[in-house]
Amino acid sequence: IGATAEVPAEFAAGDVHIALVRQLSSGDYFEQWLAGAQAEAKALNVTLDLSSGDGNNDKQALNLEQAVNQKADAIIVDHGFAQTVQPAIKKAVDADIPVVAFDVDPGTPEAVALSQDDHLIADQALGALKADTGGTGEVLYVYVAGFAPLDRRNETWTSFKKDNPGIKQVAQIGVVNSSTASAVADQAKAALQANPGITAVFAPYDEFAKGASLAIKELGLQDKVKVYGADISTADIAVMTEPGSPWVATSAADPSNVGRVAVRAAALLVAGHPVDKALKVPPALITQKQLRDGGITGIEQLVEAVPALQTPDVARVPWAAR
Ligand code: SR1
Repeated sequence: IGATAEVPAEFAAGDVHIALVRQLSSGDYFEQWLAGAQAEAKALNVTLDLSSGDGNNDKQALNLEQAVNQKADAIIVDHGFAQTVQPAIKKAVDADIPVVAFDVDPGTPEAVALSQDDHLIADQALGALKADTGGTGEVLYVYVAGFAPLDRRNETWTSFKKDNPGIKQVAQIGVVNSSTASAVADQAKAALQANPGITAVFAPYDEFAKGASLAIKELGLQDKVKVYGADISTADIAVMTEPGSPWVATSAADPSNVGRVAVRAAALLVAGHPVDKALKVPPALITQKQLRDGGITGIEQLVEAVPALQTPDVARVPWAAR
């Protein structure tokens, strides 16, 4: 489909700088998200000025201050803790710099808040867990508070437990750092050994699900304990489909598509086009069976098989072909 509007002069001239200020950058999800954001920036002839706090919230706050001081044409804040990013987001908004906040509460209605539908992500994964367990069983839960998407998924888990009294959370673990999967694997091993009745792990972040899967396989429990996760990547597909994998279901948006949407929303704001203040990218439930039956080995194949993972109409840019 072709473009339906003329390219704004500042985009045609290549004069637009969008700052992308990240809290985290390691792991499949964040790498693929960035690849999507960079591809969209290239397509729109925009320079993406990239910084990452690498998990250090003070560093992210400083990077954000810097983007404001340098008068970026727009700023995308990718994750972060509300208390560390909101003061600088306010400064950006006061300076008329458009802001797109992905997976963090911007604290101001002036900014566009972009998220995946995290309640639906948890709902879809838990629907699979309930179907497989028949609504009864001991569950290991993986969670770290403070990350907006994980907090929203936790809200769904909390109501799910109330609505399904046969499901018992017997242990909770979780860590987010630069080697989340291996740290979670160590914690999961200890929790599984201490709670031999566990039959399911709710791990709603792919690094959590990879860690839990590793622990289960190392303990030889793959026939008994299954993992219900979130997110998807080519590497995740390999983990889910390998022989004996306990990771049987995941609910996910395509991270690279979400990165594209963030850049499109920021570009629209730079050009003065209206953008919904709450943008949501919906997820799809992806099962191990579906991947194996479809011979799906990579994210491109998956996106072809599940077209709902593409959302060209979320923050559509009228001057760009799609
Ligand atoms: C530490 S937060 C990790 C989550 O952020 C994104 O929303 C991804 O879906 C991932 O699960």
